[in-house]
Amino acid sequence: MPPPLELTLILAATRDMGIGLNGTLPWTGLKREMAYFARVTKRVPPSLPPTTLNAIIMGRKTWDSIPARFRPLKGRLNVVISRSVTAAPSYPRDANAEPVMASSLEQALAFLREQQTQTQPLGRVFVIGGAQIYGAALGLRETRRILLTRVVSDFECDVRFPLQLEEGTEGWKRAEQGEFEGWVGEKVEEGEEGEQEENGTRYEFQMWERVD
Ligand code: FOL
Repeated sequence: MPPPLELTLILAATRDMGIGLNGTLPWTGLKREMAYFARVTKRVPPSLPPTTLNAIIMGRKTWDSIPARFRPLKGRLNVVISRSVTAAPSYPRDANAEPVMASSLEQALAFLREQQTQTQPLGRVFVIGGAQIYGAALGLRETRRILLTRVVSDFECDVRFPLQLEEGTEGWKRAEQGEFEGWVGEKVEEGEEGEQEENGTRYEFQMWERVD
């Protein structure tokens, strides 16, 4: 039996969980932060076959927000959720050329579970937004962890992540550094040096885990 599918949410958010403004990210120029997102969502655990692809699930508005030249996000199986989709999801001929379309998060997960048993090995599954899809994912037992980039600087936002993650948030605990680094597969700065800064914006990488 294949292992049950696990979901990891990944996002960057301000202290009050702001994630978006006017259909895009609230900030510009967090290049190293975006590079972290790309590395982590692409990286496959070393125990899996090297041909394994991770999947990223996103809502239609998040898909629209990604610059056309970067879509689909390469080296990952892109799954886009839109209520207007009528056909059943199918594996694209070229995952770097087209996304899988699904009509709901449930349908996307059912498709990915089936995929597990087929030709293309599937690695990790990330939910990359936006707020509606994060909200649906937070309601699922499959959602085990959240990779949060806590942006310390303030930005105007009109969309928020639907859970205020902080010490004491029910059902969630912040992972220790060693556990975080072990899971993401790279060194992550902590303590005073843990706060990164890119053109005046400060942020910190965190991992949160569901407490059962
Ligand atoms: N999570 C984190 N940590 N930071 C984010 O900026 C972020 N953004 C989204 C979801 N989770 C996130 C959704 N928005 C791209 C653009 C917007 C976007 C997600 C991804 C994008 O163009 N990504 C390319 C960029 C590579 C680069 O510039 O280095 C990619 O290949 O992933």
